[in-house]
Amino acid sequence: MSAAEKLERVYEDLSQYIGDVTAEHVRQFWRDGFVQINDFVAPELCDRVVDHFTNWTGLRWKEWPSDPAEQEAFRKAIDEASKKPKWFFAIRQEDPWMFNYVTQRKFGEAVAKLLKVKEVKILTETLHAKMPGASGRGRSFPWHQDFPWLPIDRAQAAQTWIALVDVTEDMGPMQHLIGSHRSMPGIRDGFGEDATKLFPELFEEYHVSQLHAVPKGGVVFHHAMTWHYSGENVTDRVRWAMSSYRMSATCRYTGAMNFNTDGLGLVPNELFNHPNFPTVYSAN
Ligand SMILES: O=C(O)CCC(=O)C(=O)O
Repeated sequence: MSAAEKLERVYEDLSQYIGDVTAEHVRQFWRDGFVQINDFVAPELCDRVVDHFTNWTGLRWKEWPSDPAEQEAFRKAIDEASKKPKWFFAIRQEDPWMFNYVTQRKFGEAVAKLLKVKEVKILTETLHAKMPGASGRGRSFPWHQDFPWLPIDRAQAAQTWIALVDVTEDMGPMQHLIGSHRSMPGIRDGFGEDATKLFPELFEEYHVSQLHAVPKGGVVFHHAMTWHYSGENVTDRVRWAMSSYRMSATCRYTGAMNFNTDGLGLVPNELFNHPNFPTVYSAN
C-alpha cells in the first residue's frame, strides 16, 4: 500500500478541532526558534489523545493515585510500558486513530507555514507523560537539540509539542535557548552529557526563555535545531503531553537509529517512501 493509499484509508478530517498559524507566529518562530500558541487543539480532542495513550501504554491512571497499592501498580505499569520495544514512541504504527490524528492536514499546514516549505511529511510522535516526582519515575531532559536524534539529512523539521492537560510551571515544562536554531548541531540527550559544560559559548550567546507554562490544548512549536531543556514535574499530577515531528517532504533518510523509523526498510539517501510517512500537507 502506498503512503497516499494508507492515509486515504483511515482519514477523518479533524480540522474543526485544530487551530492555525498566523504570519506573526511565523515571525516569532524564526526570531526565537520556537513559538507558543494557546488554544490550538480543542480540549475534547486532547482528552481523546490521552485515552488512546492510556490504552496503548497500559497506564490506566490519568492521575497519580492516593492509594499505596494503586501507586505501586502505577509504578509497575510505567516500568512495563518502558520495556516495550519502542517505549513511548511511534504509537501511530499500532493505533489507526493516532495515525489519523498525527496526519491531520491542519498540523501539516501549520508546520509548512512555519518552515516556509511547500510539502510536509509526518516523521515521529512521542508520548511525554511526565510522572510526578512522588512516583519515583519522574525525569528531566538536559539541554539538547532534536536534530541529532532525527534520521534526516537537513534540519527542515519542527516539533509540535501539545499540552494534553494544563501544564503549569512546576510540572517540568520546556525552556529554550532563544534564537539557538541558528547554532550548529550539538548533542542528543540521554547520555549524561552537559551542554552547559561542552558548549559554554552557547549559553553566553543565547538567553534562556521563560518556562513554557502551557494550558491544555496549547502548542509549542520549535525548530529541530533549537536547544531546549525541561526539569522535573514536582507536583503530584501527571503531565500528559505529546510531541510529534513534521519535516519538509524533501528530507532524505540518513539511516540513523530512531524508534520511529528503524526496521521499516527505508533506504538511506532516498526520500521517505513508506506508508508510515505520508505527505500530510501540500501547497501545490
Ligand atoms: O516534554 C518535555 O518535557 C521535553 C521534551 C523534549 O525535550 C523533546 O521532545 O525533545
